[in-house]
Amino acid sequence: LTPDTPVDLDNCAREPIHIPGRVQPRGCLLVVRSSDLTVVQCSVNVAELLGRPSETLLGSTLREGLGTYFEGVVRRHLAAGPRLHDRNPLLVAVEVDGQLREMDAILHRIPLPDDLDDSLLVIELEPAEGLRPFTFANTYQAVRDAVNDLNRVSSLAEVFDIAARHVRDLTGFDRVMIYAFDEDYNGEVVAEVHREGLNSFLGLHYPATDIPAQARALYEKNWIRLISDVDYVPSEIVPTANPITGAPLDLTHATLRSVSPIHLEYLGNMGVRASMSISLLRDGKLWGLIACHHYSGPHEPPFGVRAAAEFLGSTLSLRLVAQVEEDRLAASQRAAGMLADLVARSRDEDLPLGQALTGSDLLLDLVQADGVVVFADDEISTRGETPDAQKSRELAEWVLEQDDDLVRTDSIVASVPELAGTDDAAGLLGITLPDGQAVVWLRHEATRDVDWGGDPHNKTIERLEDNSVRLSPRKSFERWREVVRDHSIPWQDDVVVSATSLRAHLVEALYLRGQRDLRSAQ
Ligand code: BLA
Repeated sequence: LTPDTPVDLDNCAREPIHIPGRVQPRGCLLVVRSSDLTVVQCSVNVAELLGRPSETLLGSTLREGLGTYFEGVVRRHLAAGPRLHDRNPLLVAVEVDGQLREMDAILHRIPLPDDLDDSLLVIELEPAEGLRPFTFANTYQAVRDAVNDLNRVSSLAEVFDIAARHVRDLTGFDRVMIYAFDEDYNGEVVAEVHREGLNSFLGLHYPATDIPAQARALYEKNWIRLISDVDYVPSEIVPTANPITGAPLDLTHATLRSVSPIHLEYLGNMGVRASMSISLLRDGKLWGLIACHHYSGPHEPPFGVRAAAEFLGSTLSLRLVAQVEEDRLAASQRAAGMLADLVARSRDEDLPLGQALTGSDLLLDLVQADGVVVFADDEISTRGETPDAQKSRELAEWVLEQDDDLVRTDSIVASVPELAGTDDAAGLLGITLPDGQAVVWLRHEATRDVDWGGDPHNKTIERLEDNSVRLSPRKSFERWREVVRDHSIPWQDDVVVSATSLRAHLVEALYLRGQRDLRSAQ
């Protein structure tokens, strides 16, 4: 996109959100050359926040522009070692129109090509008057309590809940959600705490397009972002091209980065005045977000509090990975138990195989299906939600016609159009057995499991019904519904492993049954 292409719903995944050329005006930004601390770029709102117009600052050194004390603080910070980010914020006082103003300075470096033997130092300054009591001492305690609580609980649901609660206590947002992606980056609100009187978003689903790919890529590098007031007027960075690189300044790691206008429109339509989100990562990949909303007005937790919340996010990420692993282990133990039970039943030679397998919900639970069809001894037996006998038989016959012993699809309509219209069945997992026998599991459409939740009388929701609104949670939900229409929840690998083991055991059980039939025929 060129700077004058308006961003719209079609091109917004191509919007280069890391180089917006502007900042949010809650703070101001200076770019200095590390070697001599000369200011090479700044946001124009330095005039209001620092009492010095950009023309005065550009080309001068930090000492000339902001005084010896300021320069000294920055130099000492640089001299203390390379991990600038971990030592943010830096507490500074700047003389503005004859008065000392307390500010948080947040520093990070942008490397330059090797031959220049230099780097850019980005200094962001946020006024911190009266906010200082908020920082280290009491945030440390809050974080320590949160980490202790996180380590005490033992289910993923509790881990999410505790994390949401602590982030809300720490930051004071009206609503804090844990938003989890599926493998296609569609998202679901899996935990939530909110101020009384707000409708709940818990269980709501959104399409991947609500957080486009370039935004997700950025959120893997920078783990926290705050939009303190969605109605802000951005402040331009001048000059647009950095004089050393000739390119716009990369704001990937800047806390004041101005955000996408599309996203601001979305938040505005949702009735949100301030938004913050923290990345949750698994093996370096974005797994989800802690998403925070504020409705009553702008909301601006100071940098120290945001850093504490970011730390909680990274602790939650680690806890999450461990818990997912534990849950997987527990699920595989449960599956092993169910499998053993099913195998025992299949060996009960007084019962035909179909009846032996469908006499309980075990076969459904083994792979979390909504219905199952067993086609054995030329008979159809079913359990759960299944189509009529004729259709069930067609499904089994289709599975038997395939080259593989196991077939799976999360969209019968897409993979086997001739079987479409299979009542409620949207996804199919099938295994073949000797002598033209088969087991076919079915799952219904994913959207059936989901409801829009929310109170229909809620004012925000009513406003969102208005057709003039381009972007809203309800429209998102409808887009998500289009994406998943005719699709079931995918059959995960662990479920496929269970189906494969069951197949191996059933082949053996059928062999034993065959032996017995032979013996009794003799
Ligand atoms: C960014 N979209 C985001 C972010 C969230 C969401 C959490 C991160 C920025 C932030 O912290 O606010 C989405 N927020 C949600 C969802 C819920 C929520 C789903 O609270 C549900 C409760 N957005 C769209 C569409 C486009 C789009 C259709 O809905 C584009 C076609 C774009 N979203 C978009 C962009 C960003 C974004 C470009 C990046 C904003 C930025 O960081 O600059």
